[in-house]
Amino acid sequence: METARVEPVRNVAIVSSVGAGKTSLCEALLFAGGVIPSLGSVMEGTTVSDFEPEELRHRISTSTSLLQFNWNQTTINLIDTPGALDLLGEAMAALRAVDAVIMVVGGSSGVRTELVRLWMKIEELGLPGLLFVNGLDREGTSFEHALETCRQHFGSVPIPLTVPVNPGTTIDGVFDIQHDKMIRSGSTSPKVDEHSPGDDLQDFSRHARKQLVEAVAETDEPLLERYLSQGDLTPNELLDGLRRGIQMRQFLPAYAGSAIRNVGVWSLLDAIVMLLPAPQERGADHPWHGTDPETHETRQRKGSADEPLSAYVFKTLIDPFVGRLSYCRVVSGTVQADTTVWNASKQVREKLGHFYKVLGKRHVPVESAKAGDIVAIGKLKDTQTGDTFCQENASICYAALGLPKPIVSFAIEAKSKAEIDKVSLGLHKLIEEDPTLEFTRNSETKEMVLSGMGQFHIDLALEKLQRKFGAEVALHLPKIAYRETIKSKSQAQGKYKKQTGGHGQYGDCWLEVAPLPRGHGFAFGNRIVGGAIPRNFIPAVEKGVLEALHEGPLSGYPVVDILVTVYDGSYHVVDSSEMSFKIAGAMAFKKAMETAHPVLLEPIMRIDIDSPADVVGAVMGDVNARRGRIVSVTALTHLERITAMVPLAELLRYATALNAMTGGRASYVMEPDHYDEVPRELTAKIIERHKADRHVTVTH
Ligand SMILES: Nc1nc2c(ncn2[C@@H]2O[C@H](COP(=O)(O)OP(=O)(O)OP(=O)(O)O)[C@@H](O)[C@H]2O)c(=O)[nH]1
Ligand SMILES: [Mg+2]
Repeated sequence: METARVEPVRNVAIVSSVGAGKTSLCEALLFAGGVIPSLGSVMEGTTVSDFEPEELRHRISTSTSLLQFNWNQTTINLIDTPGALDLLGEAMAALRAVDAVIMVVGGSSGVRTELVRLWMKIEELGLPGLLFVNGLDREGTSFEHALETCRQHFGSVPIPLTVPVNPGTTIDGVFDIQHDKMIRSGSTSPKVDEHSPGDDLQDFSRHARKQLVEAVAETDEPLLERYLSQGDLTPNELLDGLRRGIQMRQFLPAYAGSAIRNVGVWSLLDAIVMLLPAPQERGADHPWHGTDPETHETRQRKGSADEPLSAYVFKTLIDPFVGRLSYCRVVSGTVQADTTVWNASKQVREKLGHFYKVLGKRHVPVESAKAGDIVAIGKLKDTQTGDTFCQENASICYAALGLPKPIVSFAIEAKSKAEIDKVSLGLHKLIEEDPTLEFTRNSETKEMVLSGMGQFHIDLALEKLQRKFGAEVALHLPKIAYRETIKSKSQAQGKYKKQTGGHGQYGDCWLEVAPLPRGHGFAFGNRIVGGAIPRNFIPAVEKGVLEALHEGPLSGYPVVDILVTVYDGSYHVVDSSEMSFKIAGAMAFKKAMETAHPVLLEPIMRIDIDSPADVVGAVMGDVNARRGRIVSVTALTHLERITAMVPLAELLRYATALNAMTGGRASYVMEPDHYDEVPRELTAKIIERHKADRHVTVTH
């Protein structure tokens, strides 16, 4: 019978849009594989994979879970990922740890946005994959329609390997085209009942198998010749053809089923072992490329245990019981627990703690790990998510995980002064777990700013902050770091004189203020001739100006892009001092500013929006309405990229707006680009608002 070149490890990530059934499918795979005695449910919070309190509360996965088990002499390392748009960073990081993916597609919804985004990453990494069309126990679902959406979105041909029997509420099995068998199963038992198709299915089965064999034969010249001469392929030839076609990404095998009814799951489990590549097989076609951190030369590993050690961390977890755990994919070589390795990313030695195999929240100690394994390592001190560790004399550094950058920001305020440290410490720990979060202190607005992928992401982070670190915060829209500048030249005198009794104060200077080009900051000039102000007091004048610069005349924002020149003044031999010239400098500056046509400047962001072609018009119209300026529109493989300059003030809630406008199909990244003048009609409002200095509380 069939003899697959079965290797002992399969590393597979399960990915999809939110709610397509990844966690339920993982549960069913564990059940079908005999790992758990009964099928848990997401609704009841009883799955192996979703166990964090936030996951149970929201009934969605919020972080990746590792599920390691043995089936048919193979170690299967399944990674269940979150599908929520805001949490795709987790899924993307997981993709770096695996050799293949299972994409779960809802029988009724088909392929949706989040999966399209992940597909781009899957293509970039060249990962082979399978499809599982789930939820076929629901009325009105269609296996064919779901596959059609895959064809549209992936540009790759899905080939059914199983089809549902009695889809809808009566579904009780699948027909396995590859093995020409009916496979019935249910949620009460992991056992399957296999039998040959009855008479009524004979025609269908012959036709389906012919289609499968032809599709596979067409991917390989010698196989096609054999097919044409024999009129069929042997089971082994078909198996080999399927394996190679999947690995070369020539087609996408599709499986049908229902996770919560444990239908079609056995076939998928079998496919993981029989069809998906082992780490070494994948490495032979797709070696892991890295660089030597010292010479920057490229290095590669084929993924064999005989090569020097190299591994990278794709996830960090701060576990309340085990402490800090780093989830690693060992790429090459072997490694023992409690030994010292070289962290090539940080250029430090790192002492490894205990090693664990992971099944959801269960950790089982193991002694060592080898190429192709995924292992959780305790107590790493300096190693962070994305780092590579390796053998010290065979250094290699793999590319960073390439996670999306945060796009929304909120100001956070600790409930009390005493809590500020707790908040800051807790957030730094959360960021170690989730590098798509960012925590900064804005030196201009003095706010603590938490940035992430969307409102839900931020809310989740705050829930975790409270649960894990007992810190509570309030959330506001962040203040914008406006600045002030001037539009024309102006001159003024500053005279500070206090000469009533005793040692007096006397400082007198004339300053000229003049605009500088955008981005030039501040410059100070000295045009004093003939010692009107002694040279040693000039720095004091500048100091006074510098201090006054912090608060502009319009609304107290810092003043930039200005040249201040001292050109005249007077002094008193006894009463003049540094202090008096500093005060005079500040006075003259403030006075000169009043008549120099001060204006507000606002931060302008450069934003790249990747949008499906059918909504590009709407997205561009909206950018214009946000006072944006379109810089370019470029065609990408599946999308169009709109590059624009948009004021930050117009982008505070952009993530939500863009999702609503495009049905979540567009994404964006942005970064500060420059400062530009605020239109006159908006200036008064901003000044008013700043005066009131009220926080606008975010409504959810
Ligand atoms: N009828 C039916 N419901 C299903 C099936 N699979 C999952 N569900 C339900 O769909 C909902 C979402 O399932 P999950 O397994 O949590 O989906 P997920 O893909 O893990 O979702 P995220 O982790 O949030 O991305 C839950 O209420 C499940 O009970 C299925 O095959 N049939
Ligand atoms: Mg889930």
